[in-house]
Amino acid sequence: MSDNTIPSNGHNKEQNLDEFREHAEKQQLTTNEGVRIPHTDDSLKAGERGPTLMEDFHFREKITHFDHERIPERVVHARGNAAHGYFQVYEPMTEYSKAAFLQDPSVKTPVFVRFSTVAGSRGSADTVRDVRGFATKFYTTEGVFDLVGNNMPVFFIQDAIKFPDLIHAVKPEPRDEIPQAATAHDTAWDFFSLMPESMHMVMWLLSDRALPRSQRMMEGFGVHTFRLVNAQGKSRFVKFHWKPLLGVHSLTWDESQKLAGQDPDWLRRDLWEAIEMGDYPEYEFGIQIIEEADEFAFPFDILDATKIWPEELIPVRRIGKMTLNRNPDNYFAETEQVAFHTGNLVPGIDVTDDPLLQGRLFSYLDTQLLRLGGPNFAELPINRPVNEVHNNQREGHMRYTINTGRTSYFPNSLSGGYPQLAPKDERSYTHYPERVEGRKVRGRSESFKDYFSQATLFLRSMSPVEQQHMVEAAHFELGKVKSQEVRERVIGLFNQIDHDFAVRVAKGIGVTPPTSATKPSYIPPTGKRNVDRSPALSMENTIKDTIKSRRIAVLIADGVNETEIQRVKKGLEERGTHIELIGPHLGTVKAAGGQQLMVDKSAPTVNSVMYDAVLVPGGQQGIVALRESGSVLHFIAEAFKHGKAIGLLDEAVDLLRLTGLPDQVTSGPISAKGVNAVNGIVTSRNQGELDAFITQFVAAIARHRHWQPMMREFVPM
Ligand code: HDE
Repeated sequence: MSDNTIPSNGHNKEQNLDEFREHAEKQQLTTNEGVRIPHTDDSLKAGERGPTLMEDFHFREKITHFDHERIPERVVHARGNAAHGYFQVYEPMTEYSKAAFLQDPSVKTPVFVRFSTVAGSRGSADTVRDVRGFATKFYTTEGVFDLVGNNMPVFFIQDAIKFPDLIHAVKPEPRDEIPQAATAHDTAWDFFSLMPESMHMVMWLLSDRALPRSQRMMEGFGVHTFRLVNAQGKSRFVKFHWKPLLGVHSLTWDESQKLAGQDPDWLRRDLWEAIEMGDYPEYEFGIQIIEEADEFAFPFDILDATKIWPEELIPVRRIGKMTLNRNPDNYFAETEQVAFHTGNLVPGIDVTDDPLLQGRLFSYLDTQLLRLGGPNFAELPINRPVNEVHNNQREGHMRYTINTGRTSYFPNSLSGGYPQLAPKDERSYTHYPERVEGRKVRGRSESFKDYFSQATLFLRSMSPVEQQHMVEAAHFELGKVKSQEVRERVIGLFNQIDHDFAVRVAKGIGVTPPTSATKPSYIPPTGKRNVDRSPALSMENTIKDTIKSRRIAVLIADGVNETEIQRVKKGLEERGTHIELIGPHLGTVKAAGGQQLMVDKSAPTVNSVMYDAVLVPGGQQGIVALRESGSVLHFIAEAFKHGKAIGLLDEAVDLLRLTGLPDQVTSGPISAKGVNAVNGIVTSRNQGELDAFITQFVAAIARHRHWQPMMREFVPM
């Protein structure tokens, strides 16, 4: 039993799953009916060269099962991967919520988290520019709570009825099913250009947040405003956050495109391997609270899912931590069959009237019925709550439970009235008695009409480098849009966000830059609590003091200096990084001192984009070999291009001359005598200073990126 279990009525999640787990090792082959099968390589035939016989029940069962192996992939979020773990609250949240899993810091509530992209189909690449799903299932003692969130805190649309339009526009175009997993095409931008409410989310989509370095390094958001309700029935508005303890980091666009080809499984592999290596991803659970009395104290409508609550106005209080510590045993049974639903709520958590959330409350149950083939999906091991389930629901496709007794209705007297109604106490779910009134209207509140001010807030909160990446992203996305009219309309909207941004984007996409800023038609009320910058939005301000779980490539060849490798390896591994020795081929490399070093990966199977930093140790003969290798020089140059830390020791420093990097970058390190660290390139020609080198190299890796203007001159990002 793993430690992420909680006792509950004699059940726990592990036991639940164990009942369903097959341990086939050392077992004999049988049919699904349990008949032992001694031969499965040939079908039953009338004569060795004759036709296959209908009576071959083993053949027919095996093929029939195979023919039915697929279930409909999710309409959105089809591409996903998941992990098990547990959640623990830091201190009782009794004041805010009666939710059982938020009361006792000693209780570990099991969770299952599924990360996903949105637009691509199941086989698409992981690193595409897209929003990421961040869906968490909490198996609490009082039922399942699903927080079905994303890695961006806002959404494209304000009302769920527009969701099919949004997704049809973003998905591959219906005539030719092109392009896969990309918004860089006409229909997506046609829709955005006609839906100004999408602009805030479009800013997030153009930003580096759409290219996470790792699922372990991205934030999660519940997006909507929910309610926390305490035992006294007091309700407060809440937004939910996940804050990764490794900080928030991204890939560059160039890296993500290359990874999509070289390792389309990059993000799922990263999560899987991290968990296997014991680098358990951790995320703090944060809440932002607005008192009911302050519902209208802000210039944004708290029911509008295209708005954030700036953290500088309403701080995020970190109330607990989630740790992911176990990979699934079976992709299909767990990751594919997990069924999330925004309506999976527990006592103490409730919804608001956000029209996007209201629509989702219908959609998720409906989609599971189609995807999982009927109403019994909650009985699947991955979806089952850890507490007991009793009701009068019966039958349907694939009913697992064998209900006993005569009655399946309420009220009944024949079964003594069981299952009885739960008492109306705090442990039972009662909906928050919100007061509701109004005329029926197919319309939207005036307070939802501010489409631009938070798009502007986001853009202006970015660092210059992040803004430049957004301009380049827009050049790519809109550069793929054939319709001039659509491109012009987008610039018209961008000009209402920020004039300078609109001009910079227009210049790259064949649209005449606007000559002056356009004022948005709706200006939100002034005089309310607001900010014009939110530093929390910029990844430049994220945690940059850890190199834990980063991957460092060490390029080696015969004749490498083994002592240097061992000392640097030790120094880096002590700080939690993973070193991979990359040799010209698999097997061993012979070090200068004669030792055989086992190579982890061969050069043809890897690329600079797969690592966070690169190190080349010295050793005269080794460097002579590496110097001849175009791919080694490219490895170093590309690491520089992506702003990564590069460590070069002794003779390896001279490799810089051959990389094609500009002199202004290489001359300093080449001529330096002691330890030198500029632009992320850390060098040392003096073995006596290896400790100082390690300290500098670690600091350079921890910065994650070393952006500099000459990178752009060297080659566009
Ligand atoms: Fe979803 N969404 N969504 N969504 N969504 C689905 O449910 C839907 C929205 C999100 O890993 C579907 O089981 C509507 C916002 C995640 O299994 C479907 C609307 C947010 C996942 C659906 C939204 C999300 C889904 C497809 C507009 C962030 C993957 C398969 C109101 C807060 C969950 C499925 C997983 C999946 C509907 C908008 C997050 C069709 C109608 C906003 C993370 O039911």
